[in-house]
Amino acid sequence: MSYETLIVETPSAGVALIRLNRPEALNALNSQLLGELSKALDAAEADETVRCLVLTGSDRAFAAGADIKEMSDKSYAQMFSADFFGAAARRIEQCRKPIIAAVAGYALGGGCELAMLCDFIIAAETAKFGQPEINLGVMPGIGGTQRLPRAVGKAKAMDMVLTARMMDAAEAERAGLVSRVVPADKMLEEALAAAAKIASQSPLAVAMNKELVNAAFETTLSTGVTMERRLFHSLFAFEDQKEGMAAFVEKRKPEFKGR
Ligand code: CO8
Repeated sequence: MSYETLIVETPSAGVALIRLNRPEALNALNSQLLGELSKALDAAEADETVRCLVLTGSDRAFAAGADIKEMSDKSYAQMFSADFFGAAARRIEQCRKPIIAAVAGYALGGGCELAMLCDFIIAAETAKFGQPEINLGVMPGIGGTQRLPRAVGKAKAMDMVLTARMMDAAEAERAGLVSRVVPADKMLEEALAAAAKIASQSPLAVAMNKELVNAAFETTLSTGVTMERRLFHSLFAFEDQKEGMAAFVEKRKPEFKGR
């Protein structure tokens, strides 16, 4: 499939790399880009050879937010009728395969929210995160007011959405927004290596791990822990569990088949 606002590649077995590609607008998220991203996720989800995705932008910007020029003249009726960006946000949120956000440069507004919709964020030292929508007289609209406090706590989230200040990569790592910070020239390499490692695991175990970590934000501790134990037990129905444990005992690398 070919896209105008994305570049999709397969850098190694099991890994799909999706690059946001609107350099003229610092990868601002418009309807076309988010429509194409939804299609690319559909394709990756349907492709059994894809086990993990990496979503990235350019050196200058992961994404500088939703496209202000596209939005500026819209009416409430238009925003509501189109459920503006609702479908795309749900598509990313509901992807069953892991997505790593590889962020360099600006991740602002919808760009920061897009990164937070992914499963974890690997940041270049140049990364800058922010929710500056208040400067435009609006607010985050793709989960920023909800996911940012869950990631960094109320104090920093409130500071960021009310003052529009940006957080650099070091602060984002200290605050728990990103999992790793690496030099800019190593960032993509690091993200692709993490994706390759995930792609080498049992896809069944990967999917269940992802589902349960996400469930931690939606359930009580006791419900989550019970769900985890049930799924742990259920993994014993798969050949991959037998293979993983046999390989450990036999001191060899496991070969997971996804069954
Ligand atoms: N939308 C449209 N175009 C953009 C955007 C954007 N968000 N960001 C940058 N651009 C464009 C600029 O207009 C400029 O284009 P042109 O050359 O044609 O004038 C080009 O990208 C380069 O940008 P700058 O010249 O401004 O580059 P600088 O290096 O000087 O500044 C900044 C970089 C600081 C990133 C600056 O561009 C900026 O502040 N951008 C806007 C950041 C922002 O406010 N983001 C939030 C947008 S609102 C949002 O994300 C809401 C999400 C929820 C939507 C859906 C809800 C349901």
